[in-house]
Amino acid sequence: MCAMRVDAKVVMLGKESVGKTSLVERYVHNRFLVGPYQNTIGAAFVAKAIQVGDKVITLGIWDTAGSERYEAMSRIYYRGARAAVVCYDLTDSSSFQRAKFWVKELQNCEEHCKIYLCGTKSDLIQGDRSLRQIDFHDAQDFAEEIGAQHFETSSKTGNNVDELFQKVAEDYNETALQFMSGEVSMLLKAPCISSNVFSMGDFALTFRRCKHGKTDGKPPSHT
Ligand SMILES: Nc1nc2c(ncn2[C@@H]2O[C@H](COP(=O)(O)OP(=O)(O)O)[C@@H](O)[C@H]2O)c(=O)[nH]1
Ligand SMILES: [Mg+2]
Repeated sequence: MCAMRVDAKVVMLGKESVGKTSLVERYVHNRFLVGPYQNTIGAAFVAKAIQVGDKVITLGIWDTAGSERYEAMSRIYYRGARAAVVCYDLTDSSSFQRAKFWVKELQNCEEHCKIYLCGTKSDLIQGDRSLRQIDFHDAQDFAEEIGAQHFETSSKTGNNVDELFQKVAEDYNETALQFMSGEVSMLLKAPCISSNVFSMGDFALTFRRCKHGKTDGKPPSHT
């Protein structure tokens, strides 16, 4: 089995259908899939290496299902995350309420997880401004209140997608430097998922380890 080193765990959160999977697809594969909506089951994992200055940082991205049915599972995925991209659909005000729910969760349970508030599907409002349901400034104010970065993206056109993940990697790099200089010592709170070695086949193993509360900090072993 081919293992890869992951530097930073990133989790995608937000209501079903806001465009989490599309954002990851655009970023990792530079494509936008059309066709009938495919609900993400449980979660999917992808990794991508990104250049930050003279360093290469690999982001391990967990794309969660988003529906309330899978809420408990989404919690497993954000444990130990260094960054959360909390998505809302710019044309759906209820998705902004749901984003606020995830922000609260993160504030309560993952205080070291940086939040990136992401308004998706900006191409739709470019075509028809009346479709916008969340005012840019309202979202910006909310982001400032919670100390988050705020982006508006389109996975269809690719607008701002690379910028979002680049910022995630840059912030991680900065925090890692502080970590190395001894300012941050307790960042990895849930090593069962944030452990450094992962491969695509590790999902089931990881889930089992979390379910049984085994957070011993060791990467999953390959047998
Ligand atoms: N126009 C437009 N549609 C999008 C965009 N992102 C996602 N969608 C559509 O929104 C629907 C849900 O997207 P998906 O990524 O599966 O959402 P998820 O449930 O949050 O993972 C799909 O029909 C996508 O084609 C976008 O940036 N622009
Ligand atoms: Mg999805």
